[in-house]
Amino acid sequence: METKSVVKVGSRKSQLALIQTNSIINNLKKLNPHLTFEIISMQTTGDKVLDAALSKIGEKNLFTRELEVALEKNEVDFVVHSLKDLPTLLPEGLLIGCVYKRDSPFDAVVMHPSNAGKKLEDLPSGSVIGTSSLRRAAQLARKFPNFQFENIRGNLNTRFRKLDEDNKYSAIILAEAGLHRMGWQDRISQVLDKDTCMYAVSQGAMAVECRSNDPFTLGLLSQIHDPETVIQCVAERAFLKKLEGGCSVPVSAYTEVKDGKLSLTGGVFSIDGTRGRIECVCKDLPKSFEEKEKLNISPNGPRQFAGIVGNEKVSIETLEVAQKVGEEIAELMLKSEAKDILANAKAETAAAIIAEKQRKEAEKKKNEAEKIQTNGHNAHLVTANGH
Ligand code: DPM
Repeated sequence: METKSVVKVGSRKSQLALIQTNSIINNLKKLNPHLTFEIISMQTTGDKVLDAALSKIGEKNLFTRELEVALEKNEVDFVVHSLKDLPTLLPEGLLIGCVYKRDSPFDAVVMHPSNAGKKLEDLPSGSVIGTSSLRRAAQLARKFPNFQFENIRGNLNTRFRKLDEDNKYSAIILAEAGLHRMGWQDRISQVLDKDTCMYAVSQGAMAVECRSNDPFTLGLLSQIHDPETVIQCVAERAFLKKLEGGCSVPVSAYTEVKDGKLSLTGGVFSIDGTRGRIECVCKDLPKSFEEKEKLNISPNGPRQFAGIVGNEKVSIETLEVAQKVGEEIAELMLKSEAKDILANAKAETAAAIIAEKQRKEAEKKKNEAEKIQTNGHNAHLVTANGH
């Protein structure tokens, strides 16, 4: 097996991405003081497209593609992600080599400074809540039908600026984990419990993606694989995978590992929140879920569960149960009215993607026309066509 002294790590350029990358590197450094880690940062499509909701952009691997290309080209050895941004199907040859111990998976409310100290229930009817997550808007609309939900995009720094300066939003909803990592926990007014807003699949967990044929990196990452988080995230991702969810439909989860059992609650909602279906499945986990399992690397790499490897810390048998729990919830959903809710949500999102593309094209044409006009050429033609 090849060994290295310098490990190259890919990261998005946003502050949150770099904080996450550095936190994984610091953990690995403690365990492997002889290694040097070098960060190679880059922008992804998700960082560049800032004016549309994620669900309206219509691609699954917005935040990951450019980094995955760098992995495939051997330009980097691993990439740190928020697991919730990683599609359930990874490119051939790549996998999730570890999932780090999960932080809070819940969503949190950040109030406009004029509402400091308030809770959502204290806000007047008609208040504008900023979120571009269909899942958050759908679930909150059930509990707060008199609020208006509006898109807010950009990295976390941009969103805070928009909240504080635009005076448009009464509050915004963000993942508690991201707020803590950025050091902004003081701005959290309220953490939403599972009865108000179940979280996104894998929210709050960081994952590290690497090449399946790189045993050196896989071995390194296995040191920080967290068994309980892995069990939860395999179940949640298996659920999403079977539903063919992604961020185009409001799908949510709530998972518990307790007394040797794994229980997963899955939720599927219509975009306006008026319809929803919640299912729960609970199964016993094998006796000792940390029993030793050899890193059994075949030519295709180790066995994966919704893209995540099993390793010596969490047995294949355990991950099989976790995967089954997720798949069974999806099967229950697909036998219920959730199937129709999902199909409608997908169609609505697809229509929104087309509308978004048309809006962009129209905007582009308008800009071009204005350019021509200011240049003084064909002014009459532009006026006749465009205005
Ligand atoms: C995905 C969603 C969002 C991010 C959709 C969802 C939030 C939507 C948005 C798939 N990725 O949750 O329903 O407002 O654009 C993202 C954040 C984190 C990872 C920020 C956040 C931080 C923490 C983590 C964006 N991805 O959700 O506030 O989960 O580890």
